[in-house]
Amino acid sequence: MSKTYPSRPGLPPASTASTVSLVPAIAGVSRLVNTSAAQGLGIIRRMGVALLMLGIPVCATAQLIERDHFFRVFSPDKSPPTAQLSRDGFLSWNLSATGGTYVIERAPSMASTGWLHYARGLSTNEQTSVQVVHTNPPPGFRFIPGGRFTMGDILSDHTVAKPVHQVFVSPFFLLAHEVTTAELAEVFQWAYENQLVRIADNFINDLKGTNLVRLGAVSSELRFATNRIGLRRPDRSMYPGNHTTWFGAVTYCNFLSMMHGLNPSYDLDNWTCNFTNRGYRLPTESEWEYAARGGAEGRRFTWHDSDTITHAQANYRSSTNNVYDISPTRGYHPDNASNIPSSSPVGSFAMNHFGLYDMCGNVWEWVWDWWDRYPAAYQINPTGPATGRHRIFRGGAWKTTAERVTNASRYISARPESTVEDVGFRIALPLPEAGSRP
Ligand SMILES: [Ca+2]
Repeated sequence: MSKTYPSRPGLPPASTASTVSLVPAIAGVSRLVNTSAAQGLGIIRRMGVALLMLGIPVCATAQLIERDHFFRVFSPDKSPPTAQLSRDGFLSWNLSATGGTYVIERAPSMASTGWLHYARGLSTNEQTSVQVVHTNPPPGFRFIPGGRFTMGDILSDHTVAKPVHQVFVSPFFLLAHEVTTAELAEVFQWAYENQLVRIADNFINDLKGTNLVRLGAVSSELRFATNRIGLRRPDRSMYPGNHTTWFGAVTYCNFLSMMHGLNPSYDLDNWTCNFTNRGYRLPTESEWEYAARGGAEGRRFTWHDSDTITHAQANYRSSTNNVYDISPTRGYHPDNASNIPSSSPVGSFAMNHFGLYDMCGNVWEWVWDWWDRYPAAYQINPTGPATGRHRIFRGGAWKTTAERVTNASRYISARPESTVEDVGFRIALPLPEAGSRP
C-alpha cells in the first residue's frame, strides 16, 4: 500500500517517529494517545495496533508520522465508543446508533488545553473509519485528512464567496509550502534540457508558444542565462516562485510527475485534468480552502485561536481598513518591505493545524477551478465549473490587505495566461490508494 517517493530539494528534514497508544474512553470520548515527543516530519519505522477493550489498552505500539498527535473522537452516541487505530493510520470507532456527526480533535499533548478540531463528517454506519495519519507521505507534503466543511464566506467579508455551502473533501497530500524559486527553476531546467520548453521574449514557453513563466520583469524570480534557467537572485532559493501563469503551474505539475515516474494528471493539449490519475496537480479550490481552514469551522484566518491578524502571523499589507487587522506595524511586512518582490522565505510563520505554511498571504496560489459563484448544494470533491474565463487564486499575498488573506478570499478575475509578481502556487498529490468515503 505504501509508496516511496523521490526526495525533493530544500525540504525540512525528517524527524524521528512517535508512539501512539489508546487510553480508556470517558464520557463518550475515546482518546488515542501519542506518548512520544518527536517533532517534525517523520517516517513510520514500527507499527502495531492500538486497541481499547473494556477500558484496558490491549496493545499500544504504533508510530505516527509528522509531529505529536493525540486524537480523540466525539460521536453523537452517548455511550463511549470503542476506538482503534489501524496500522495504516485509520481511526475507527463503533456506534450503537447510526447517523449524526462526528468530530475528531487533535492536540499536541494529552494534558493540553489546546484540543483543536481536525476532521468532521457524518456517521453513516455502525462503525466509522477515518484516516487520521498517513504512514508514508511524500517528502515535504502533509497528509490532509478527509472530511466535511463549511465553504465560503461565513463572516460576510466577501460577496464573491457565496453561497456558503457544505463540501466533503477526500484525503490528499498537499505541499507544506508554496513552490519555491529553487523548485521552479529545477523543474523547468529539466524541461529545457529535455526540449519540452523554449525561451522566447523573456518567457519560458511550451512548444506551442504558451507563456508559462515570465523571466524579464524586475520582480521575476527566475532568469535565463548561459543556457540555464536559474534564479535572478541566488539568495532567494527558498522564496516562493512567482510570475507563473496558470498554464505554467499545471505544466510544472506534469513535468514533476514525469521526473518522478508518476502518471501526469493533465492533458496539456486541451488543459484538462484527469483526477483519477495520481500525478501532481493543483489543488481544487475546495481542497485549498479545506486545507487552509486546518480542521476549524467558521474561522476568518488559517489559525484556530482568533479572527484577528498581525504581522507576527503572516506576510501581508496591514492597514486600518479592517477592524480585525490589529497589527502594531502597518504597511508591507517590515521584514520584507525593502525586498523585490516583498515576499518572505516559505515557512517564515507558524504552520496551521494541518502543518501548512503561508496559506495566509506571502503569495497568492493558483488552484484548479474556473471562477463562478458557488453552488448552494452539498458537494463531494467538487472540481468547479467545466468552463470559464478566469482561473482562481487564493490566500492573498504580501501586497494585499487583510480581507484578501482570509480563508474565504477568492481572486476571481485572473486569466490563466496572467503572470503576477505576488502570485505563485503549491501542489497537491492524490493518495496512492483509495481514500476515505464521504
Ligand atoms: Ca500563500
